[in-house]
Amino acid sequence: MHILRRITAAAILLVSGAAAASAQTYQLGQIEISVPWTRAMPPAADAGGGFMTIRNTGATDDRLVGATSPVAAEVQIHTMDIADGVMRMRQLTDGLAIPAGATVRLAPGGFHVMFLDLPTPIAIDMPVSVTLVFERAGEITIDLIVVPPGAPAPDGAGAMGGAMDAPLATPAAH
Ligand SMILES: [Cu+2]
Repeated sequence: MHILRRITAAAILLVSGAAAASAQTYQLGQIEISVPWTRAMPPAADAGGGFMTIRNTGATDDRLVGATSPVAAEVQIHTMDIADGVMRMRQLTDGLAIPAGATVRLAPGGFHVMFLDLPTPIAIDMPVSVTLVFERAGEITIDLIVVPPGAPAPDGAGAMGGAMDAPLATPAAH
């Protein structure tokens, strides 16, 4: 009897733990995506960035090669770099490498998924999902946390350190 009761308690813990984690962490084969988020946009905006941490727990390199979303006519994979002293966004037409064992952070000022041609700006209570396409792992649809305009990353997103947030002025689209 005691053992049964203990097993039941353990099962309940497992289930509630999984529910709490599921909102922020997604698993697709050897790819783990945590704390995907975006910011609510000003009324006239028609572009914005999506951020997350992607971890490759496997022994094989993978690559984020595409993305789509019901909220945007087009979703691209972007990086930011400095050209002639000006920080600008650039599309990664070959996708974003997620090497074996690596953790790649998509964050303001760096890599991001770019939502373009939004018919409706992202609002705070709007459901925002994005389908990510990986070269090896395949496709997964995830839900993004929406924070207010200009708000910092949600809890957990900055686990890798927020160094990239600091020097970024504020690109109009982000
Ligand atoms: Cu961009």
